Amino acid sequence: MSVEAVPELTPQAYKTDEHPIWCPGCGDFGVLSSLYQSLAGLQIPPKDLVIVSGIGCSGRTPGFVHSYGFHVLHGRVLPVALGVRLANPKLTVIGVGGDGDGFAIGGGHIPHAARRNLDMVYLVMDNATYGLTKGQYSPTAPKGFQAGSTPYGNIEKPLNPLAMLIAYGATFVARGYSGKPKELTELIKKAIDHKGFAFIDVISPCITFYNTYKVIPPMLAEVPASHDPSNRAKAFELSLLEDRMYLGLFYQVQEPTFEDGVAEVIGRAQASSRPRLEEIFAEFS
Ligand SMILES: Cc1ncc(C[n+]2csc(CCOP(=O)(O)OP(=O)(O)O)c2C)c(N)n1
Ligand code: SF4
Repeated sequence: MSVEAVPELTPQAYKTDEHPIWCPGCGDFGVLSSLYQSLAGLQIPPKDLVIVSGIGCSGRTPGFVHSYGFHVLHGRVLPVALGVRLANPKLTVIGVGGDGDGFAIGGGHIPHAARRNLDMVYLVMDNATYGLTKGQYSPTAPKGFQAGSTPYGNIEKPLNPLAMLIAYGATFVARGYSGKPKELTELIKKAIDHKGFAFIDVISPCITFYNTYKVIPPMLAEVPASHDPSNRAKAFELSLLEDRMYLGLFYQVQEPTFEDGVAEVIGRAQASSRPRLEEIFAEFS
């Protein structure tokens, strides 16, 4: 019997007819390109893929990826992704959004998705500003950041996404850069392969409202080869270093997922309620 050959999925196969309307030079183009490469690298069938996005320039991503897509309310990527995963745990779920969407309005969902170890990827396209609404300061904007909403400079200390996710119990924590697409592709592939909550803070400059293309490259360094990503204390320490902006995998461990826990509880509940159910059926038959 001949087995029908399945055509190989190229990065092109994941592109839609929608042309991204991001500003020329926006970092999000680099992230999207790495996403296409990663999906092709892992041969993920579009029918088994769901991209859930928040509101923002980055939130437009599902329109550009040939897959199922859910462009949700501002800040609600994680609860919707949880619903999708529980409804069909066979799907690959990738959440995408900006630092405003994820860490400001949506920040309350992060601890719970991380500690539950929901099996999904969460990519934050971090430009330290609200791109879509014209450059207000975001939770990752540095002190002194000047923009329309902070004309005399931001007085707040920026949030540290990597330290936060490690502290909350995410089982995969990494940082990538839109300007290093090969490295970012490898990180996204690892995140998709990871069984559990995989978070990547992707530095993705907003060329229009906060152009960091000159300041970021000199700050970049690879996570040292000697770093042991299973060592949580060391990963936390590395995430707190401010001498460099480290890129790569900070932390990765294997732990049971939320979906495994839910399936187990359903099994136990069904087993324990079965005798009572049979009594009820007998009573009414
Ligand atoms: C409930 C609600 N509040 C506020 C807004 C306005 N709003 C739209 S996008 C956005 C922030 C976008 O910034 P970010 O999430 O960092 O994404 P980026 O545009 O930089 O990719 C805000 C405040 C909204 N759409 N809905
Ligand atoms: S406003 Fe900024 S984040 Fe939005 S598309 Fe333009 S460069 Fe990208």
